[in-house]
Amino acid sequence: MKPKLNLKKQSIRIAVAIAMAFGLFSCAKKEDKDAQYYQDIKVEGQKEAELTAPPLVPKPVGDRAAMKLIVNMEIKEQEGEMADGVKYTYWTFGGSVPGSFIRTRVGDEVEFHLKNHPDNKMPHNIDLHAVTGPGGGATSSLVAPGHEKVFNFKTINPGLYVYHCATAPVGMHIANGMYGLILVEPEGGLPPVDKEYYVMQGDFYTKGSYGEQGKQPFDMNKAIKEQADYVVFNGKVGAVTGDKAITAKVGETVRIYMGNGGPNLVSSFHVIGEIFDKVHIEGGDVINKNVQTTLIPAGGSAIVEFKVDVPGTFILVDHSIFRAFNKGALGMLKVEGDENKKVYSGTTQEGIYLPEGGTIQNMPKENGTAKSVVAKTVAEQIKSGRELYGRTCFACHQSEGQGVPNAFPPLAKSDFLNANPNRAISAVLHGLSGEITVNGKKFNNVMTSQNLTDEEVADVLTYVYNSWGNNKTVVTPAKVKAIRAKPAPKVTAEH
Ligand code: HEC
Ligand SMILES: [Cu+2]
Repeated sequence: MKPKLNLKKQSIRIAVAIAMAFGLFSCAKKEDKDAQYYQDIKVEGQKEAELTAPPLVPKPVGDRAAMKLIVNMEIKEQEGEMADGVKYTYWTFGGSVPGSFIRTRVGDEVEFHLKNHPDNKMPHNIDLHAVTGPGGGATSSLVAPGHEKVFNFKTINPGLYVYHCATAPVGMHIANGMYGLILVEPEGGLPPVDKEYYVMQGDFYTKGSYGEQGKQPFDMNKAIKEQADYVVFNGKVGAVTGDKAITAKVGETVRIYMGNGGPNLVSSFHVIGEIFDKVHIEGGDVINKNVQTTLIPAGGSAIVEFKVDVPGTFILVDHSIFRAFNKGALGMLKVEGDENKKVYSGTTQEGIYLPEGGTIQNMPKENGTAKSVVAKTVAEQIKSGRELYGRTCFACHQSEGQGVPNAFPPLAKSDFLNANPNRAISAVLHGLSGEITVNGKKFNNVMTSQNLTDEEVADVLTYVYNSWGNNKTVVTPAKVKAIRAKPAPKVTAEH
């Protein structure tokens, strides 16, 4: 038996060697197509490329032939808002951060027109990682204000690529927002999906710290030390939250073209409550499946895809998590549609955990039968509420309830809080997101639901209401229970 098998193997090897010698493997098969093959593709026709601002992407290439694409990219230096009340002068490709999305297919011939608006102050250029050639185009594209430079390149490697300005000081040009994505689709295009979005992370360095109001100049020293004040998606805090969230319907497949402009930080990209069915690692050909968090290098990308199975708000974060909750690296995907209790049930049981009893007891559901829970005095409520506050709320709302400007609203002397205890109870029970105004300041952030028992919610809120100049409301567990029984309000809070 054995020698025969070996013989068989040997004859296969010989056949392969002969086939290779005759060049049978050198062309035609898809896997074997390489940069040389794409270099030789003839282009048919020409058109101006569609460019889009984030979070939108141009139409898919589908199965069109390779063609000549004219890209008209205008550089604009313009003032924008980094966060509420925080102004910043961005340098942009096409008027947005990240810059306009460029969509091509492999084998396309791109004629790139880089225009530097006459009102700009600086020279700029462009380095496209999709370009094979010196500087990725930078050496041919340095352009002064009021001028235009043109260069051509052929896309010979499919993938999702970063482009950025590479004019000295390079770090500063990138830090001011000069980056974007160029997609080179494979022959026949990427498989169709229901929703496609463009999101790009970037880190920013300002003279003032996070949230400091007014015009904020770039801070070179912080940039060199890599001490980012802001880490954001799509150029500013809240660019992809609230009514600017990206959306999908239950059952749809979502594809996010995710880039990282840096200049310094690597992103641990994660969507809370979702698992990426597929990830094109680093924007290349290799597809990983069932991924929780994907690493996106500075100057790199990934294509992530997932089907949304249940409704809700899914939070996009850099899982270097202080960046998400304290520096702005937080976005939202809002999914509408029918619940799917098989995939996610919601809370099915609410219990008090008593280790001595050795069981999880159900909270008594009927009125007045809460025998096991002895009613506390207000002073006792405040005492246990203070402890709870220190464990659960303190991290965001701060020790004296003063909050953090532009991130976490104050609980001290909060008009929002004092106006409506039911709303406060609901915020702690169900979480709160969307724009709210507290003491005349706007907040547009996410408070997650706090997963506390009725008694705990009552105690912590009673403590808050009886501290820092608030109106001394006493919140009872019965009241919390009544609010819990009602359906959770929609994500956006009324005010
Ligand atoms: C992870 C951070 C975080 C934690 C922890 C947190 N909150 Fe919040 N909270 C927020 C954010 C952010 C908002 C504003 C949400 C918005 O703008 O949509 C908010 C809003 C509120 C509001 C309404 C606005 C106001 O200032 O009156 C109340 C009340 C509140 N939180 C109470 C609490 C209590 C009580 C706890 C602890 C049990 C708590 N929060 C824990 C982040 C947090
Ligand atoms: Cu530049």
